[in-house]
Amino acid sequence: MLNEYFFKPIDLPPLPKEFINEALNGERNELMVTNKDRLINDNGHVYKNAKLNRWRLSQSIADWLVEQGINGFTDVCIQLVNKGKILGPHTDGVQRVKLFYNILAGGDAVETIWYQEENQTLIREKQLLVSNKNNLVERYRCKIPTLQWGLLNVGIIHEVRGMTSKRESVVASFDDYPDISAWNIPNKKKNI
Ligand SMILES: O=C(O)CCC(=O)C(=O)O
Ligand SMILES: [Fe+2]
Repeated sequence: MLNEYFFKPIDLPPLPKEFINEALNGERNELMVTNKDRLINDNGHVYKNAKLNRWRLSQSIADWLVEQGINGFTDVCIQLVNKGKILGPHTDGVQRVKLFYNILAGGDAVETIWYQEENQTLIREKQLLVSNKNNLVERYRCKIPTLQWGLLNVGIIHEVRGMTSKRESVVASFDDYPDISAWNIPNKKKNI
């Protein structure tokens, strides 16, 4: 089905160095989202969820993305996941898709895993927090590459595991599934 991808690489140029520097070292003033503390039960093993925060970046990064042919996103942020090995299974509160540029992976073995709940569709309602993994069936997992662009389907239940240090990514948010075929990116034919 059209929107039932998990991670889809997008062939855009690397994010210019000055933007990487701004994302990692700039001031983090405008906080866009932070997750609440919660416990996850993973087949009897209970753990505390990692922390996820996102702060808005400057308009110049958004402008740069538009110059690359991307449109329809609501904001561009630096996203930090830390204080825990696992970000438990959820769908995102607002987004359906994130255009993702991972800068710091958070360790060598970090994987993002997508699940389908038994007797449910793959794409789910927004803001779903799954606290017990008993009814989840794994559908896909990958190590999201660093310093490469890709679309992350956050409308499907997903989890991040194996973090040993902070994970930082530049993300452009889409509240609805974008019509990728309308993006005017030079190498679109290859990857879409
Ligand atoms: O860092 C990741 O791989 C995904 C984190 C996440 O849940 C998200 O960005 O919605
Ligand atoms: Fe998420």
